Amino acid sequence: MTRRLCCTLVLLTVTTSGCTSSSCPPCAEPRCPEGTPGAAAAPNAPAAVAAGPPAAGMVRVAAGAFLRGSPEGVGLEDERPQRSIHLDTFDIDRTEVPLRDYQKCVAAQTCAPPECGEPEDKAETRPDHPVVCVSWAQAKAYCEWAGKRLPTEAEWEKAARGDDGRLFPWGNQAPSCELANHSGCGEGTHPVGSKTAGASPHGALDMAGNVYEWVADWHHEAYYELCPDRNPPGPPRGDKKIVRGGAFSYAADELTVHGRTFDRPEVAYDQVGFRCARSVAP
Ligand SMILES: [Ca+2]
Repeated sequence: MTRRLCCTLVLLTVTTSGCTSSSCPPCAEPRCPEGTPGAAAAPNAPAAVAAGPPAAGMVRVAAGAFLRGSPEGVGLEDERPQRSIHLDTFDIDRTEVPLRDYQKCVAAQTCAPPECGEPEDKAETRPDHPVVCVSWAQAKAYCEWAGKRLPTEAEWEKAARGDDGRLFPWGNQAPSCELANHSGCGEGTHPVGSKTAGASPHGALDMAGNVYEWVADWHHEAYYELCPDRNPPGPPRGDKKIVRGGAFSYAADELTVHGRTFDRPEVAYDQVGFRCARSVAP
């Protein structure tokens, strides 16, 4: 899966439906009313947990603003304009969900097994590697089973880059194999959380590389321009879900924390996993 592939799919949709992406549902209605509430509006959001220390394996991202998106001359059109976005406090998994944790949900008969053949979906041999070969619905089901939810796209980006608009979790330095798992760093996935030198300002790991990560939001090319700057919940409908952060077979320059990639929610790739989040009451 590549950003180019996704764009091709969008183009195909335009061709077969006879309208442009900006005039077709769900794009016909911006649906970004003033004062749109934040995390509480997310369709898969459980109740916020009471303030207290973050759960084991999660990091806390305190309420406040961060720079989302890309300035002119950087990135693609749907990443602009760069804006200051306020998010309420939330917790997010420090790492991608490892296969051993996902298999507990499978054993509980809540989650469907990942499906892409050995070795990617075999917990016996790769328990510490990120679960892959799961659709967006499988990712959502796991997070809910765990008492969490998928992060919104804005939450994912803030957890990945902090508040200063940096290009990568660790700063603006180009990725190396010490910082992130990308093409040329070995074959396939690495165990989750291996690249501690590449931690984000909030302590999240592998926000660049290893596997792409599903987030809650549908893609809308004008969402950054049209939508609220407080707790943006994502478009209410769409036909492609966002994945973030690049993966092990992608070039270093494709691991930026502002890049937006998207695909149909029913697909499951060996380069796409996820992590979960939860809201924290003020
Ligand atoms: Ca990742």
